[in-house]
Amino acid sequence: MADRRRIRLIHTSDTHLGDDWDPDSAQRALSAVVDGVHLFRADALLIAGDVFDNARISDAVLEFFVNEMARAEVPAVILPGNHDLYDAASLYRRGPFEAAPENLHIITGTRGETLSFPHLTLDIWGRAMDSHTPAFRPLAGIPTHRTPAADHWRVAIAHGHFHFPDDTEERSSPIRPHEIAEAACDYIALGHWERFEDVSQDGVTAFYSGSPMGASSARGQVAVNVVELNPVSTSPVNVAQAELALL
Ligand SMILES: [Mn+2]
Repeated sequence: MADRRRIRLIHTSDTHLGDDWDPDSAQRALSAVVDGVHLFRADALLIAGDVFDNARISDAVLEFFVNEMARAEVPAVILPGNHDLYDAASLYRRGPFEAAPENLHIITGTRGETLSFPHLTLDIWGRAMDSHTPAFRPLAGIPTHRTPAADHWRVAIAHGHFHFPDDTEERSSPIRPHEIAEAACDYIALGHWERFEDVSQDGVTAFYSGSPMGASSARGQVAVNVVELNPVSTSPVNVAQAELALL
């Protein structure tokens, strides 16, 4: 723990670039998030799924996204969600991603994979969604408490529906309270819900960021989660919402 660096993450999700309803606002919201990476001097950006609205979107939208990620400069970790699945026809396999900047990392392991960022003392686990069904469990295969203690921060990124204990409805891509409680994780960055929500369990910190515009309290603004990881603090994991201007 003592060797871990003090780092700051920006977490967002559900940016739905290329949506038919208001594509211009979705792009401006993503740009505001990237501005926030610089404003808060963040060390990494996490986007927890549904980055894109559908697989029919034009290459121009993909190119816009790739350019915005280059502008972020810090590592940007992207998880496919149910609107932008990582399947055989995935938009993440298209041309604009072949020339992607070095700081852009797409989670493509459909059984789970860990990306390691030694300079940040940070490991990020995620499971790319290939089908949005009740059988797809976004946290299946995540390292659990049985894994030896790590000298890196352990962060997970997941896209799915959290089931509060009284929620008995069967949903696609379910996330159960015990799966969060058993994860060997300092922070779980969740996506799929439009709103901000704290779903931490048994000392494992887990939050939905909400979409940039959906999580904001005001028109003309976007909201992101700012996650502070500080090894020498009495509360090493601190999560706060920050509002940013939508220009
Ligand atoms: Mn979703």
